[in-house]
Amino acid sequence: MLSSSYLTNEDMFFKRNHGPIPILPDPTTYNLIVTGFVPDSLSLSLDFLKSLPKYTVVATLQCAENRRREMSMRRRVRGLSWGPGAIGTAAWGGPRLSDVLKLAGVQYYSDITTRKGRHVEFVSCDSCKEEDGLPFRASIPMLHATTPESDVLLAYEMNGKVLSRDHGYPLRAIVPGVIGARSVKWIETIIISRFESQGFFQQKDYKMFPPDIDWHNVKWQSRRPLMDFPINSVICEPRDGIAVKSGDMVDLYGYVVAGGGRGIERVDISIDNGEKWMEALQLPKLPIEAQAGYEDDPLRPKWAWTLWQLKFVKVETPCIVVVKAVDSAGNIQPQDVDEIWNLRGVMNNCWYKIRINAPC
Ligand code: MTE
Ligand code: MO
Repeated sequence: MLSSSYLTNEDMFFKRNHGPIPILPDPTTYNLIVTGFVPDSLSLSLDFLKSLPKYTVVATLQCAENRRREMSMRRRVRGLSWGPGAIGTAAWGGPRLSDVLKLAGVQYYSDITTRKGRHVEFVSCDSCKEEDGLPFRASIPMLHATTPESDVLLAYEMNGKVLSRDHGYPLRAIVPGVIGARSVKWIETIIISRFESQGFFQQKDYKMFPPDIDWHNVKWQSRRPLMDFPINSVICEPRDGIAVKSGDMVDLYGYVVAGGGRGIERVDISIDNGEKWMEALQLPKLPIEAQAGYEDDPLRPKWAWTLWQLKFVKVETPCIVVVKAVDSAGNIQPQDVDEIWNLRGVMNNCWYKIRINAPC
């Protein structure tokens, strides 16, 4: 179902909450606070935020836990057992973070911010067990936050509708090309700080360790927080394990996504478990007006996934069908999950495989 629509419907869109969904602030009294190492602290009403120039950015949100289940099947990891559905694409609407920071007097090249304000932290109003009941928080580097081309939004809209409670009403960060954990929902405060967020999910989770590190020897400070997600591709259809008569044709569909605004160079398909390869067709994206962040090709917004297809493929069953992709920087997906196995089960982007059986 995910690959049947370029923009993901709200009822299909994954939800990832580290605590209960907070009681909504009253939209008439809600204020976004911008504080920390800023020349001018701000308190901004929702109406004021809506009066700022509005940008619409089509961006794919992907949890770093996407495809964790496959990693856990190789060697057990802790955490929710996500299949390949912890991902979705929406047209997000709202002011740019860089515009709001400018109002507070924060521009990357100014003295005050380069010396003291190196990180921009988003603080929510929910309550997470891992934070001892305190809110979810995350930060991004100042350069990322103040560069208009990075398209970081303070979104109040998702696919043309008011952001729903599940997805962060009244206001959430959208950090395109970066793991979902930095796109903080229900934002109440933005803090300009000398240090990156000291929150649990920045310091003790959403980090990637080598395969030999386990819970008894993990040193959380030794790794940086995950930011850009890696090149990843998935077969959505057919389903793993379907039965097809040998010599029959199948149609293959799926998604491919690159982090950090990189484009998709190629989507490779094999129907013999990686012996021979053919290229899948990348479908054009929706033309959407008012779209910030287009690449050269206006039909391919850089922050969003590409849907791919390969039709009328004759298969000799049983067989293993594989997808792997290459991004515009030449990054590829690792063949085997062992190469990237990590104790938190994050950033799984190994070759995606399905089995097509012969009818019994
Ligand atoms: N923001 C808050 N306040 N609390 C959370 O638990 N989860 C994060 C992020 N923002 C989270 C949050 C994670 S880990 C992900 S993957 C995305 O939200 C998921 O966004 P979604 O639920 O809108 O799909
Ligand atoms: Mo996540």
